[in-house]
Amino acid sequence: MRVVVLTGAGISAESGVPTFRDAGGLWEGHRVEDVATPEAFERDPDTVQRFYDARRHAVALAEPNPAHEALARLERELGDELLVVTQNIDPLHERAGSSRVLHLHGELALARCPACAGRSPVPGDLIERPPCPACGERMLRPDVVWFGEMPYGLDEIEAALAACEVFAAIGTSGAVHPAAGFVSTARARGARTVELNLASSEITGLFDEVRHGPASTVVPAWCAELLAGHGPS
Ligand code: BJW
Repeated sequence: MRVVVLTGAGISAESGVPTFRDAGGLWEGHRVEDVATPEAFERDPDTVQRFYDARRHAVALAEPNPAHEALARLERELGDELLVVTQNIDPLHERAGSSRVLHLHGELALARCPACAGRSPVPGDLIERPPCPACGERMLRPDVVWFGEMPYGLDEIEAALAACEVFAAIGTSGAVHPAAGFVSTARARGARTVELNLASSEITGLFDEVRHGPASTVVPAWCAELLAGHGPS
């Protein structure tokens, strides 16, 4: 049974990582354009570096919750038939034990060098302007995908969406493309689609099935049902 799971900020909310657009979210009071565009970084790099350095420190203390853990168990059962595509830049899926995780919007733990395009582990706070380990330039930026930039792994994701029998979206508002369009791609290729979210999202109407509730409750229940229906092959 081939399964693609798309996760968003909602799956990490109960681990204490703020979402983007909910009340009390990361961007409440901030315009998205102030922090999440290449233009904002050019205009005021120090503010953006401080913002991501602070988030990196915060997620260092965060623990995976039962939703991340349930997906890691699902991978242990399904092996390479499960692909988790996450929009999150935190490492909570990996910390829970998942290994087949594609970070569509990059990772907080990595830095990218605009001079040589090299990607490397973040050596410390980027506000301190550490040198690129490959070329020595002191202009590393967080390896995250801002508005107007190309997300990672789209070819692999397209192939997985075309081949999957089940597509699930967990804790995402459906406000950002191309991720918001994945359900339509999967459904058009015959997958059964399910949304797991605390509340309705912008794309709820596109799914075959919708389950409302906190990820820490609805995700383990959904994974258990999926495996019970799967049976030995
Ligand atoms: C819970 C919960 C609990 C809470 N349990 N649930 C087509 C149409 C229109 C526009 C475009 C389009 N195609 C491209 C665009 C432009 C643009 C875009 O989408 N703009 C929109 C404003 C419309 N997209 C881009 O620019 C992208 N690049 C691109 O498209 O390249 C060209 C291309 C062309 C053609 C094909 C392919 C590519 C790049 C987008 C980059 C987004 N980057 C960010 C920042 C990353 C770094 C960082 O983290 O700081 O990614 S923006 C931000 O939003 C972040 C997130 O990953 C992303 C999605 O947010 P998410 O995860 O959904 O969080 P929230 O807060 O919105 O929602 C939380 C949800 O959880 C809610 O639903 C809650 O109910 C729920 N919840 N608690 C369960 N306990």
